[in-house]
Amino acid sequence: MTTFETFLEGQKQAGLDDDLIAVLREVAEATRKISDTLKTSSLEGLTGATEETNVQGETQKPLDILSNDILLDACRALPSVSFAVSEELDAEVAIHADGRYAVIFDPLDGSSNLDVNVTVGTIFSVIEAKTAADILKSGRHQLVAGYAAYGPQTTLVLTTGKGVQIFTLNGEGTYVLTTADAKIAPEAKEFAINAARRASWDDVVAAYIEEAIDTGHNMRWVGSMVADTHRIFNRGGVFLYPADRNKPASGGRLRLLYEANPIGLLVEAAGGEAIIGETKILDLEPTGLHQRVPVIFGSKAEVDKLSAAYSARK
Ligand code: AHM
Ligand code: MG
Repeated sequence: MTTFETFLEGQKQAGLDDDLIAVLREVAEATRKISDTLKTSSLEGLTGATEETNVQGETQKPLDILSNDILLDACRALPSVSFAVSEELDAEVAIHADGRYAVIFDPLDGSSNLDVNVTVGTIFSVIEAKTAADILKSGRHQLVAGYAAYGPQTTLVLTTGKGVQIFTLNGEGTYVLTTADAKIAPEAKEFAINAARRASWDDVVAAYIEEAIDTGHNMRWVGSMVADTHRIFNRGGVFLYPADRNKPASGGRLRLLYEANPIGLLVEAAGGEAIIGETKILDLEPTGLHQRVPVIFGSKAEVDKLSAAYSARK
């Protein structure tokens, strides 16, 4: 049995920086705490919405705020952390003046699913950032990225750049390695998209989905990107959240820094592809902490078809 701690020891021997290992340990522990909190949340009255809205204008749920606080506490306990960036916070939070790592997170992705007891998750990423200006770097600069999916099981999916490891939380609260080198199937006949928005899709996405339906693809849409991503890790497929073609400047629904980039790093490390039109997600230079981008990721052959179609329409 390889526990998360044993895995970290292996990473240390492979040369991963001690401070980065400490960050991974604390973030994993934070996801364990969030997982525990979620399990009994309705018994504690942690349901519904608060009166607060976040910087994106979304109503915050008590569990959005609690998860954010758990991750912020984890950052404060780490002397090497310089900044925390969160979906739930307007701006970056300075943590330690002499720190060097920024921890970037969506504390509870898919939180509209909480009250219906459907899988939600935490997405996180770490980059080197000594100043606030250093935070706005392309996803290629991510040192580690991962997510925790809180479903029937709590799973932690992680990459330190090469390969993807999947851990499952056991009854004693220990993450145990369950997949050593996760790969995304290069082809799969399954797509995930919010089909209710089809009138707003661009021509590439509209044509791809039409052909997919005509050729017998299946559709799944959880409404939690973490859960949709986890399915893709297990059986392949493609996830699409395009921009609204009538409002391209809005950029779409998902945020670059703490949604698209970490998932992009994981997907590429597992042999998949992650794009924004003709550009790879990881190559996009960010312009803001909460910048929204249209995303497509998953099985390489499927994403390559979309990427080729974007290139061909120039
Ligand atoms: P959130 O971080 O506020 O939960 O928003 C992101 C979520 C993704 O998890 C999911 O893929 C998408 O929003 C769902 O969008 P829709 O409401 O169009 O189904
Ligand atoms: Mg989210």
